[in-house]
Amino acid sequence: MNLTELNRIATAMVAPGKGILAADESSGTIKKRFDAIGVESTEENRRDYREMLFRSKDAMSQYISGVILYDETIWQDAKDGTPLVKLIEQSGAIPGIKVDEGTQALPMCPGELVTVGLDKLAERLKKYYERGARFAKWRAVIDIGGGIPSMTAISVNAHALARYAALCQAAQIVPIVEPEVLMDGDHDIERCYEVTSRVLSKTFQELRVQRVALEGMVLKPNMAISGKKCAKQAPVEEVAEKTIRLLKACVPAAVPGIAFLSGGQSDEEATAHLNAMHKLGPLPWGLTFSYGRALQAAPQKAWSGKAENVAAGQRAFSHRAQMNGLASKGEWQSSLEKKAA
Ligand code: 5MM
Repeated sequence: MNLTELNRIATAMVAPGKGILAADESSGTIKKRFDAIGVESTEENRRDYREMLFRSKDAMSQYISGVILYDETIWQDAKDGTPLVKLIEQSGAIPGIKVDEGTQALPMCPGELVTVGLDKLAERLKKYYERGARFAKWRAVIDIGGGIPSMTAISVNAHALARYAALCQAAQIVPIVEPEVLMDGDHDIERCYEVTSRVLSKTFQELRVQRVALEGMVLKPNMAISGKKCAKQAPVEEVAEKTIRLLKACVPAAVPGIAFLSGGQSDEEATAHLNAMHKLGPLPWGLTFSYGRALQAAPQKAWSGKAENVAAGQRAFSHRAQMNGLASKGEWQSSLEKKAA
């Protein structure tokens, strides 16, 4: 393992002004997104859509540091035969790959999930590296509800995240470690804080036990935020203050960067929260976005599966990428959104 090189890539992934495009929707998830805009989820449509994003020159070269791909996408070619991975490299961004194989019910723990995909992961990583992937992603899902999460669910998911991260580093690939505490319930921000704190503490304990080099990884956490169905929604400043307090307590400064998931926040909320956190600096790690929905909802709608809408889709993507790029430096203002509308 060349730790200097892993650290160089991890640092580039969270460079100020840039963040990560999470375009790694599995077949089931992209179908849901396409259903919402009335587009059939064929292999060709998925390719055309993602090609549109990766050919968005302004966004990709100025605001996107890396792209997380799904297995299908990493092997696909653009319409003109150029591998999609090459389009990403040519834009200056780093290609990455989602390597988990989704979730399964966790035995003895009703309503809880464990992420799977460790079998043969070492062989798969080798092939992804040869294809150009320089980082990977594995997402654990922790739900908050009556009596959950259990310590069992937190432990097994943290263990799998650390196993995955160690395998990545051995294959010279930077692991994005994503323990996502869902914001779907009616819990308040305090409960999210408490659960996320337990999840992050356990995850870093496992990473240490399994000898993962913290200098060669990126953390992709949720923010400390109110559940979507909670009657009392914490304001932007509180989300920012609690998230930074939580991360300072749980994430060692040796970690080069933290790149948030958006988790179902609106586009503008996700941007505003990241921006507000940068007002609380200096911070010990790079802090940016690794958004899926909060970067893609607007371009999906603008594109709607029509070739004549490609330019509009790219404009919508560039706008969101730019807004989040500014937020990653604390330079975003809501008036910039109004100007673009
Ligand atoms: C883009 O969505 C990713 C893939 O999800 P599935 O495996 O369920 O299809 C997801 O892992 C994503 O990278 C993160 O959760 C962040 O995405 P959001 O939309 O929460 O920013």
